[in-house]
Formats: sequence, C-alpha cells, structure tokens
Amino acid sequence: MNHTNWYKDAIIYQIYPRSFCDSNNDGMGDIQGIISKISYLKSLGINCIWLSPVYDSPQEDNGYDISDYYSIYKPFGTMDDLKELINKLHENGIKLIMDLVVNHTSSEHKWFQEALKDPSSKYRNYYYFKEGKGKNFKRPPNNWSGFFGGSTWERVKDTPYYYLHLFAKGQPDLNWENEEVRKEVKNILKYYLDLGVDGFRCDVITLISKKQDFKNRPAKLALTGKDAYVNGPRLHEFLHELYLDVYSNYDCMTVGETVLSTLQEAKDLVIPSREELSMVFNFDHTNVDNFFGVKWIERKFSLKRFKKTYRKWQNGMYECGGWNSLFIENHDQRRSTGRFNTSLEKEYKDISSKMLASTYFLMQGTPFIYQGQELGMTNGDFKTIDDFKDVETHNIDKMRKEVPILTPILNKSLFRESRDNARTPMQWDDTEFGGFSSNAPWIQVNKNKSEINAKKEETEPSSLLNYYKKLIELRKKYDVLKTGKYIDLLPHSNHIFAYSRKENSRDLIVISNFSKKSIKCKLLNKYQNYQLLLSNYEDNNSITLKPYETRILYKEER
Ligand code: TEU
Repeated sequence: MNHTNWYKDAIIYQIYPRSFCDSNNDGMGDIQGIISKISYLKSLGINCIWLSPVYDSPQEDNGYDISDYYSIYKPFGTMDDLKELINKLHENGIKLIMDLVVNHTSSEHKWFQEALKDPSSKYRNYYYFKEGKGKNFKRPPNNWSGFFGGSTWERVKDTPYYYLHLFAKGQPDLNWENEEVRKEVKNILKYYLDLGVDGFRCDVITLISKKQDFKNRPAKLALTGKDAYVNGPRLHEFLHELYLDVYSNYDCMTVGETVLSTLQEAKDLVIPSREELSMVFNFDHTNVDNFFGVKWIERKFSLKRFKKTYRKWQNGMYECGGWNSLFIENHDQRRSTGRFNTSLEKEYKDISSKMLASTYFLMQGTPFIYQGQELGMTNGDFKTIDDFKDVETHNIDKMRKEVPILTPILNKSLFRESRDNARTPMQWDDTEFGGFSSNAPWIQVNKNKSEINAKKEETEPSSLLNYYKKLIELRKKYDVLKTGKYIDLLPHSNHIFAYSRKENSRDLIVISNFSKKSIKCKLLNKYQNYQLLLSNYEDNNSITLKPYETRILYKEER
C-alpha cells in the first residue's frame, strides 16, 4: 500500500465526546450529537477529527480505561452509530482518527478479570503481576510512582501479588513483552481500519515497553522509576512491528502521544525510513510554564523559552525529514485563552487569542484544534473540590491533604491545572446548558456561555471562530506552509514572536506581539513590500505593533 501522507494536509479537530454534544438529553455527549454537528465542522474547514475514546468503559478515566475494544460505551451510542459517523464524515471530506489506548486496559476488561480469577490463566501474562515485599508482602514490588500520584502498584486482595498501573488503579498496564498482547492490539487496529477509520492517536505510546528488572529507582518528587517505563528498550521494535503488520497495509496515519520524550527520542519515532509513527505530540511548549515538566509546580511564562522549544522542534524535525504536530490545547491541558501570556481582559481576550492562534497554527506540521478552543472557551468556574470529576484531580487532592510538603504547592495549582478545565461542555449557544443538552450535563457548564458561544460567533465577522476559519483557509491556500523552512527571526526578543516560513521565492511571515504594550518592531521595515494576509487589527500600517497584535505577511518573487 502506498501511503499518500495525507496527514500533512490535515487540519485536525479533537472531539472529547462526553462534552461535545448531547443528542438524547441524558447530560452526556454522544456520537449522534457529533453527527448533528458535521455541518459546523465542515464550515470551520477542518478535514479530520481525532475522537477521544468512545469504547466501552467504566469511565474511571473518562474512557481512557477500556473494558471492551469492540463495543461502544452505551451512553455514547452503538457500533452502528460509529459506522454512520465514519460514513457521514467521509461523505463530507472529513477523515476520522480514533484514540488507541493500549498501554493499559480497564481493570474491568475481561482479560484482567480472567487474570484475577485464575492466576494460571493465559491472561495473567497479559499484565504485570509481581509479588510484594517484606513481612506479609506489605510493601509493593518496587518504589515506582505513577502519573496520577502514588505507587504504581495495587495489591490483589488477599494475595501476595500486586499489579502494575502507571495511571489510575482501574488502568492495569498491558505486558507488551507477551506476543499475544501484541496480536490482540493488531486485531484491534485492523478492526477499526477495516471499518474505515483513517488512523490513530496513540495514547501514552512511549510507555508500552518496560525495563524488565522491576528494581527500585532513586526516589523522585514525581514519576520515580520513569527511566524504567518511559521509552523502554523495545519501544521501537514494537512500533515497527505494528507498522509492518498493520499500518503498511492501509493509507493511515498515526500520531503518538509521547510524554517525556526528547527531540532525539521523538526523531527515532518519526523518521520515515524507520517506519514507526507519522508524527508525535511533544509537550516542551506546554511545559514552559512549569518546572521539571510537572504542571503542578508553576513557573512564570517566558516567551524566550517558548520560542526556544519551537526552534528546537521545528528545525529538528525539518532536518530529519520528520513532521510536527501543532497544538496548544487538548483534553488534559487547561485552556489556552488566558495562558501563554494571552489575556482574559474583555478588551484583549479575543485579540490575544487570535495572536496565539496565528503563531502556532502556521508552523511546520499538522495543526490540531481542541473543541471550544476556536471559540475562546475558558477554564471552568469550579468552586469546591466536589465540582471536579477527574480522577487525576481527586488523586492529587488526596496527596495535597496527605503529604504536608506538597500542600502549599498543590493549594496553589490544583484548581488551575485540573484537566476538567478543558472538559466543560461545548458552548453552542446561550441557553441554560449552553446548547450542549437540555438537561443538566455531567459536569457544569461555564457561566460565560452567554458571551462565548458558537451561535454568536458565527454571526460576528470579527469573532475568534471566524478568525480560525481564515487561518484554516491560509493553510489550505499557501503551499509554503507545508514545505517552507521555519526561521525564528527574533530569538532574543522578550515580547515579539516573529518567524518566517520560507522556500525558494516564497516567504510567509508571522509577527506577534505577546505583550499588552505597544511595541516598535523595526523588523517590519524589511517587509514593507509584503502583502498583509491577515491580522487581528484593522489598521496596521506603522511599524508599531499594538497590544497583542499579530500580522501575517507574504511575498512571492516572480
Ligand atoms: O495522557 C497521558 C498523560 O501523561 C497525561 O495523563 C498527563 O500525565 C496528565 O494529564 C498530566 O496532568 C493520556 C490521556 O491523554 C489522558 O487523558 C489519560 O488520562 C492518560 O493518558 C491515561 O490513559
């Protein structure tokens, strides 16, 4: 099968199904809800959807804990609904990539249930069960700690054994060393590709191979043992195997979620000749406002550091023939409106969001938009811990209360960083539940639905929504955005982000003022004979950039 690399022309919209649109008014989004919004997605101009998990699941981690890969979580609909969605999207020229969650299953998956019931069953070896340590096996097999805080081991009641879970207790890790597990994964992939799905977003894919010594590691503030479970020894081998046995037979794409990967590690996943993944999500830019890659430890945003991460990944991928993913939000990140130096002040909210959008959207790679980002949706209005639904938030809250040295840090960051900030219902209109449902949703709707909603923004020519439509048009129209080299024009400026996408005679420039002050930008003198393609202000003739101003300029020598 010849791969067309269609993903290089894709503009991908991420749907978090439980919060997108509720067609049957049970308070939970569903697949029919998505189908009812295809015309919205089409008018936005996106041409691919990444659908967060819709498989059957007890929903301890909102579907990232799968109990049956071959059926759909009932409140979301049925397999027939999914088939209808695939067909209708395709009829409208929109592709669909599914979320592939195979580092772990749900503890309610029948494989895990069999493994628990019968230690001699073949399913025992689908997971990692290890004997505990010390008197009465009171201590876990080692000191590793996981992504949601606490030990990665949970004891199987009344036995000496513990099972490994890098995330919640209800998410036991699969043992990829076992060939049968890999066979199961390939079958899942084939099933969905044969159904017509166009690719996968591969959840925490860099965690699938573990060092097999299972020994203690030096204790860390977070993620003790990560050298044993991130980018493990057989990662590349496993991914290449999936490529050869499955992906090579379909014109599909894969994007790996590569938490904690360095550029070099990421290159080894995406260099085309290695035949592993099409691209990866790196998190260097979203870690600019924290220390040690730990989002709970806040660090003041620095534009210089932000630019540095883009220089590194843009140039690194360009040089090795790899491809980037471009994103500023997803279902695990707090909202970008008000983040990365943008403003929540009424006067500047949309202007600065447009500025941020122009800046990330036109780099080399495939742009992603997370639902609601295009409207400028903001973090939730959570008042008490009971307002939160996310398992991570509650686990970390427990740590906040139990571990005194963490209390002050977490007091400051828990609400701000909760993943629920990105999971509030999509704001379609200004009705009681934001047009998401006519009944109370599973999580509260933001109060600002009356000012920030799709219906309103569709009718306002200068809305953020309409600005995103223009950015999408630019991506489709200007080929240099696909192939042009990325050049950071002002690496040392503390306030201005300016870059060029250049190839031969074509040059596209993005200049953004990341501050609330007007700033003289002499660099603009150089581009006086360039055409202004788009800006967030109407009058921009001078070399002074207004607060949060962005300009997109273009020239083609003939
Ligand atoms: O996320 C992986 C991941 O590393 C994040 O959970 C991250 O550590 C966390 O959000 C930090 O706050 C993926 C999914 O995107 C996430 O929703 C799942 O919870 C997780 O994997 C487990 O499947």
